Amino acid sequence: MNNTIDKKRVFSGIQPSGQLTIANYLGALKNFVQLQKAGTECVYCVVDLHAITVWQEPNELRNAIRHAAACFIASGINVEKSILFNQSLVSAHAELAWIFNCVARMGWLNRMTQFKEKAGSNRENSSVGLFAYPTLMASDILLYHATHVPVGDDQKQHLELTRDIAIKFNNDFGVEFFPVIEPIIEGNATRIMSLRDGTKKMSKSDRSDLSRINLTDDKDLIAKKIRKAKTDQYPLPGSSEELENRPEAKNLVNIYSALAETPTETVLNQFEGKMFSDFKPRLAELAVEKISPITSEANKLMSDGVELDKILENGAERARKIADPIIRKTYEIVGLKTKS
Ligand code: AQP
Repeated sequence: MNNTIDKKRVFSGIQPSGQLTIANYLGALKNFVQLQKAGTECVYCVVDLHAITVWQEPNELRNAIRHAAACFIASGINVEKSILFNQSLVSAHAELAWIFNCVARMGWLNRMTQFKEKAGSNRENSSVGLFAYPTLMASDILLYHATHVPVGDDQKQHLELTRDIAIKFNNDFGVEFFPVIEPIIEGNATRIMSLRDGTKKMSKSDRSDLSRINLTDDKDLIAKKIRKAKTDQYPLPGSSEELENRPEAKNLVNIYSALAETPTETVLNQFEGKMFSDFKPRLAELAVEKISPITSEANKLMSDGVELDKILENGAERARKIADPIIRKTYEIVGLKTKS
């Protein structure tokens, strides 16, 4: 992680589209905390408008928004230092997204692989929102004139689109208004894979609960999921090149290395020649040690929903202070009337 980013503004979000997973923790939350520690100005968002691009049961969504916020805080986000809020509390996200829908081109969105993966063969029946997801994401980021965006590898293409939208907006209107953002996609946890299929990304919406470790799983469940994780019959090798054609083995070693905060090679030096029957219990132990304190802190925070709502509302108030002048100026640039 590059800890030298000063006087920059970071924005990132997580969808409350289910229970957050160890992949959201290692690929996103852990890095969010490091950026906060480095003293960077950070705006973190529970992106609930994104979550409804696929069906969410309203009561479950309300709960998931709070739980996502609880996971941010339990992972180490300090709500005094960083801004934490949920997207639907700041209406300018949707307003700017509409303007960006009119800037972005159909051809650009047609190339988005996440839409293709999520819509699958059901494309005709997908929501328009799922197709336009990347323009809302561009609006989330550019509404704060964020300069840096920490994400997992799966979001790389959306960030390139955000850059394209900023450049086209600036060119179309002859301004230097929106920054061209820099993605932060670093470390060995940028793509954590499913525990059931090492070629598929770990996802909170995967049908199989055994495919992921949720930030709500207790110690026994974490250990069980790791025990049942798909592997192969070979011992662990001594170098990462030898893991290249062993996706499940590579994934478990990566998870270990990210949790232990040690390079993959060090993990392999330690476990070279060991079978998964030896490695998995060690991984389970480490996962429990790192994840359980977050889970129990998040559970504690969830017992006071009113307090969590208050934290999100306070965050939204601070977010609006940054966003309001930017959306007003955007309207003015486009030639629209703004509220005085
Ligand atoms: N498998 C992953 N490995 C590393 N990072 C990941 N992230 C997600 N999955 C992985 C990172 O977590 C942040 C929040 O992601 P999101 O909730 O906005 O949406 P997503 O990427 O679509 O995550 P999921 O878990 O797969 O959600 P669903 O199932 O609802 O689509 C992002 O920074 C993401 O890169």
